[in-house]
Amino acid sequence: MSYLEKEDKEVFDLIELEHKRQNEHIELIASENFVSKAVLEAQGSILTNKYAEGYPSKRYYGGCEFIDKIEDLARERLKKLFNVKYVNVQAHSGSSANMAAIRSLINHGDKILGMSLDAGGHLTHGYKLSFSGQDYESFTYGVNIETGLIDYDEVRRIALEVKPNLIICGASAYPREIDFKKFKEIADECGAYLMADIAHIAGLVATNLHNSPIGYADVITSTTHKTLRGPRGGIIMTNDEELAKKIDKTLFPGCQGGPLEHIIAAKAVSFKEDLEPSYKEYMVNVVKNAKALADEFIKLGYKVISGGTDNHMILLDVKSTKGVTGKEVEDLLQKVNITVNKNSIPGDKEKPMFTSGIRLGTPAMTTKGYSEEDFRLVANIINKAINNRNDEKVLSSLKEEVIALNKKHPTF
Ligand code: DSN
Repeated sequence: MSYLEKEDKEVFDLIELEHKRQNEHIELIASENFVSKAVLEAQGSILTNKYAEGYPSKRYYGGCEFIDKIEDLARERLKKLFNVKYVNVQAHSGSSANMAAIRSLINHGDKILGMSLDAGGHLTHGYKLSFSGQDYESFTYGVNIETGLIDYDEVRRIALEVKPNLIICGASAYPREIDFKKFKEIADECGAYLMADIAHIAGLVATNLHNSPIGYADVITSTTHKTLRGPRGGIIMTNDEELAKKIDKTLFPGCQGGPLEHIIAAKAVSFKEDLEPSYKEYMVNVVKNAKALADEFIKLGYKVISGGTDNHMILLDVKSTKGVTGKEVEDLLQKVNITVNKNSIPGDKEKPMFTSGIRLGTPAMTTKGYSEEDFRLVANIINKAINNRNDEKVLSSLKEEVIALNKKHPTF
């Protein structure tokens, strides 16, 4: 019997149920992944007991000699992974990384230009309900409604009109490659800083499957739990020494107190894994699988936003193809053990709680060993579920098919 089971049966049982869910569902949320046992072990370690406010060799607490070595390992590995000079691994999340990065670059009340939420941007890129839209004057660019692509001429036009102090590029729901060089040219032309939030595509950037913002963006932020397959957390990177010092001070004590050293240890473990040749192979498969998924949906007659994908995700317009909202499809697929999220599509007329689209990502199931053939089968299961959405018998047999497919690829 485990300690947890003995001490707190309620929490233990709920974790067991979630474990079963993760084993029996097909996880297609593009921002999720399954970490290794080594990452889990570091994250669940006794390092959680230690306070370590400050940075390696400059702490406000005694007893940090081993913590310092761990945080240094995480920093050195991250620098190597992205070929960057200065990093901060203490951000508790992508949002706190973005808060510290933005605060390091511009002043309260300055202007931000970021991708709008409904075009695929993130809350922290200037959304009105986030600090980024409240502490700064925020403006947005979107994508071309017909092509689903960022129109760089349009971004340039808006930037020259708005004259932002900071341009943010990067997205949560954009299936195509982002041209960081073009963003840099636009930022230079209007005298703005450039921040790249690569939370989704970090794994592709680290393995050269996507062009890198290093050398173009003043600051680069990311989460560590998506394609990087590490623990839940954030990171900040730059090549500018002065800016790096400012970022460190802005994150601690500006935005956060004590760092989560158990998470930092798990970040170090995941960065080591990401430096292995097998991680590159994994990322190549993530992209291949996303292309196969897009291709199969196109064959099945779906409108795939932008006509395909360059990365780990696809956006499907289910409203125009099948007459159902993203929310209806999200709820329906729960019944057959497939997890997706509803997502706005370019020019969406549905409210964000309903949407016309769904977002599907391949990182998690590629970690489980799913091949292109498996993903083509998944597309067909989703299509069958949508076509037979009122037939409980068909839905229940699809659920059995999903469970059987997952048995071939268990998580832990
Ligand atoms: N919420 C994340 C996502 O799902 O893309 C972004 O932080």
